[in-house]
Amino acid sequence: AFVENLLKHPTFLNNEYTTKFIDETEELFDFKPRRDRATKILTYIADISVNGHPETEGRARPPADVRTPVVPDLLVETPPDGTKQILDREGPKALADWMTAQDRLLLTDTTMRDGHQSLLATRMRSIDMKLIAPAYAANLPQLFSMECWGGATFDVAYRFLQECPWQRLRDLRAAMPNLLTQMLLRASNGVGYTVYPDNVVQSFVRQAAETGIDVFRVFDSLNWVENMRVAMDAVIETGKVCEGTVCYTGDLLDPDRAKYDLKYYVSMAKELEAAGAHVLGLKDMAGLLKPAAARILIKALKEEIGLPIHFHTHDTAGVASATILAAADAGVDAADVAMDALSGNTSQATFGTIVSALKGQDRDTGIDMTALRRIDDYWDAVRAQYTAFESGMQAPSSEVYLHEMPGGQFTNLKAQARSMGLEERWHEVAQMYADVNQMFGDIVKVTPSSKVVGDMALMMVAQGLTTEQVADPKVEVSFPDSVVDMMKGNLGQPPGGWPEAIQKKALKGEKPLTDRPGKHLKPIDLEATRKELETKIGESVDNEDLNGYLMYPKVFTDYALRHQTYGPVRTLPTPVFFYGMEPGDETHAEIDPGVTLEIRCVAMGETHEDGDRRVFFELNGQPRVIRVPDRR
Ligand code: BTN
Ligand code: 3PY
Ligand code: ZN
Repeated sequence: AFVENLLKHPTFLNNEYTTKFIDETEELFDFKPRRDRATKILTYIADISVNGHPETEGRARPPADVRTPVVPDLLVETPPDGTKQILDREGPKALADWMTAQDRLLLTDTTMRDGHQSLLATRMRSIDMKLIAPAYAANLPQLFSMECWGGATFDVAYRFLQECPWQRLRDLRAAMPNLLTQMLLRASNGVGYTVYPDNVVQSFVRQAAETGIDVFRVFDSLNWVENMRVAMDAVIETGKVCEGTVCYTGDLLDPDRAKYDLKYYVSMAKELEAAGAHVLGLKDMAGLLKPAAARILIKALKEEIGLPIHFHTHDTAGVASATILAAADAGVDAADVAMDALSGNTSQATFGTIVSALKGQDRDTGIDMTALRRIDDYWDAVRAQYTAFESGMQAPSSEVYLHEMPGGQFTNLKAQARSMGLEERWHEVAQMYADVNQMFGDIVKVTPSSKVVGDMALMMVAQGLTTEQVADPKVEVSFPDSVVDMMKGNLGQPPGGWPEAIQKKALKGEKPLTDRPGKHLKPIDLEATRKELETKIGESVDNEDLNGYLMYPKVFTDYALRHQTYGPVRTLPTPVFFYGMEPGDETHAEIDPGVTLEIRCVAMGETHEDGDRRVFFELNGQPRVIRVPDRR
């Protein structure tokens, strides 16, 4: 085996060895067929350096003089107690009472979840969060919570970032021992786009609580409480905080949109309270709640409901700060904001702005602005590394009151329209999205129902179909699969049910469900599934991996197989991860606590006849050569 290793060693093959080579080259004595993690990471860097990263290919590059993000000094050595200690010592009910008793407006920082989901296509990597997390714990201990998990971040981590979302959560949990971690959970849709069997939802919630989530914001994409109970019960059982959530849509002040009136919201909130929610979430995913409406809605909810209220909105139209201030006036208990550098437009309201606006007032947040600015400075430098994922949205847009797209979907759908050659016709898409919403009976549009409306609108614009034609039984229409699925009742029931004519046409005679879709799904055999996955990837599978696979079988399997080739690439700095290295560049990767690889790129060889290219590195001072296929 030794000679075999020697003959295969790139340094030997390249005739670069000296007599010291055998003594210095440990891996010659490594007879395990598996390559070590350092070699895997070098293979990744070599591949990206030669071929580019598929996700940044053809997109704008960060400026050449991009700053390295600097983590501010910690103001204290040990983080002071925070909201996490209240939950751990006294439980979720006591935490809710504590929230209600506060004069100050409590704040959740969404930068690590909705902020980058809405502005950077969810592409922020764990390392950029993990590095700043201790500064939050030490310098901003007055925060209510850190929204850092769930929503689209789960599958994007596996799919595009080649990293494990559970590891992200574990690391953040450990780095912020005094702050509540918060996630967004799509009720029976888990962190996916479709309905899952009850036992899959339960297993996922249990694992999320165990790995580190404290506050679960649970919503349903059609505001159907019946569809939320399994997820809510699972959360309550873990002893964590269940934030039962009402999604806001339409316009409370518009008598023509009477379907979603004050009575509707209060009655749903009462259902959630009765279902055991500890906190009432009010989720304005598109940023449609206007300041005057917020006053009325919050006042009514505070009067009718005994729970603290946590308000989430988006700044798409530029009015989110005004709405939060109005909500604060009306007594809302907590609100979501994003760090300045990742706020505004389709993201949340600006953290420092809300803190400053309330300074010295009744609802003063108690947040230290100097500490906030230093952390924000870090995020400013981080954002610059993600130029490739900027949407190009230059200004707020009141068109959101027409189409009502959620913040996370807006820029996504625009990109989808562009890829279909419909960029010039964006305003038609926006109008069609509004028309499809009416055709579907005026529904709540939030993941996954928003995706269904988007699919239908794009299809209609692309094919030149009008809503009249779609409604006409004589016109043949090929509905997107997602539309057929929703009309079947697989996302649940909207208030008042689905419009019969369109449902009938989409289902072509098939009978729809009218009860809970999860009721019709057989429980998954978790241990059999674990075995099946172990066979697929040839490794043992822990509970986190199993739950990842249950949500996204193909996405998880592809991730796991890539991991076997590329190793823990999550430890690479973001510029190296997306752009690789050039000769002369140096970087490092901490693959285990205290175990750091120092990596220098020395040279890139020419492409050989066999199509391979050699990349020459120094790894902790030792020469290493990696051969990768040149696919360019
Ligand atoms: C993806 O976008 O497929 C996930 C990111 C990692 C993919 C790796 S990057 C190096 C290699 N080249 C590819 O085209 N895919 C893999
Ligand atoms: C998600 O489900 O990811 C959302 O952010 C919905 O607003
Ligand atoms: Zn949101």
